[in-house]
Amino acid sequence: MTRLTTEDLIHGPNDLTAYDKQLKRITGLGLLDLALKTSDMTLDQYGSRAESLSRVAVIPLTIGRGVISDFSEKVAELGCYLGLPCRVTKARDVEGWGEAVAGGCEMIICADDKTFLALNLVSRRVVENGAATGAIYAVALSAAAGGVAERPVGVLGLGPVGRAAVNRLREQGARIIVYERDQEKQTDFLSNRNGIRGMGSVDEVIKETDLVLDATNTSDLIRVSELERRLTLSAPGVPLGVDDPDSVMVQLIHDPLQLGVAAMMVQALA
Ligand code: 2YG
Repeated sequence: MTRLTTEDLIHGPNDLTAYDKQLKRITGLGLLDLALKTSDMTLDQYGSRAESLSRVAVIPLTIGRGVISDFSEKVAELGCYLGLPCRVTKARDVEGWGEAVAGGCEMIICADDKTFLALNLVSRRVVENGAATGAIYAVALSAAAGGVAERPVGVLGLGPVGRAAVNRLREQGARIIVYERDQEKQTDFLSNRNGIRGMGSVDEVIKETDLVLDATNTSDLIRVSELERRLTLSAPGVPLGVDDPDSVMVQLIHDPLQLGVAAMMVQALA
């Protein structure tokens, strides 16, 4: 499980309006559109649900390796950008929960070192970051590609994010090729999933398709200089797996937190 650093957050999108435009340029959809598409929710449905919220609390948790500075702030900033009344509690941990619930919040977002959740206290819906992240990055890849039905799509990494991405891409009719560094894990994964092909290396995946979702936490996975065709890369994995993200040979969808959190918040409202 990747643990974000403050560095990752600082290097991520700091101007959400600009990031929204960049997503629209690549996928034809903005941040909220992608999150709505992932939850199959209309803007009107979202609007009325968002209106019913009086407060969304992000609670810093000191458990384990402790608070990541700017993590809760970035989550709250994203919530506000999506039009939700989102703020970081003054107190942390249990005291922060008391502040949030006493303050009448209907949704709480918090993360320890293992689990990152959005909890809707009214509907009791609980959304996990990995599942939401894999789904929205699959939707973004499909949007950028103009649809993936009957097309080969590569998924790198079979952790919670990669598996959620595989599920969503399968629903969209993609012909999926996977590569997982732990080949035993890959074999297990494929044992009851017919129709999905497993590869022995990243290069073999890229030979088969220029639509790739990188859900690994490996940094030097894809060398742009070796690409023969332009790659559409949807990359929830942190650190980023491509060595030259600004190259014209890569159409890149990537951030350390934002798309996954947008998907969590919308899904928690569904
Ligand atoms: O409240 C805090 O500041 C800390 N307890 C947050 C700890 C988060 C640890 N988890 C991660 O860094 C990642 N698994 C979060 C997911 C990254 C986006 N896919």
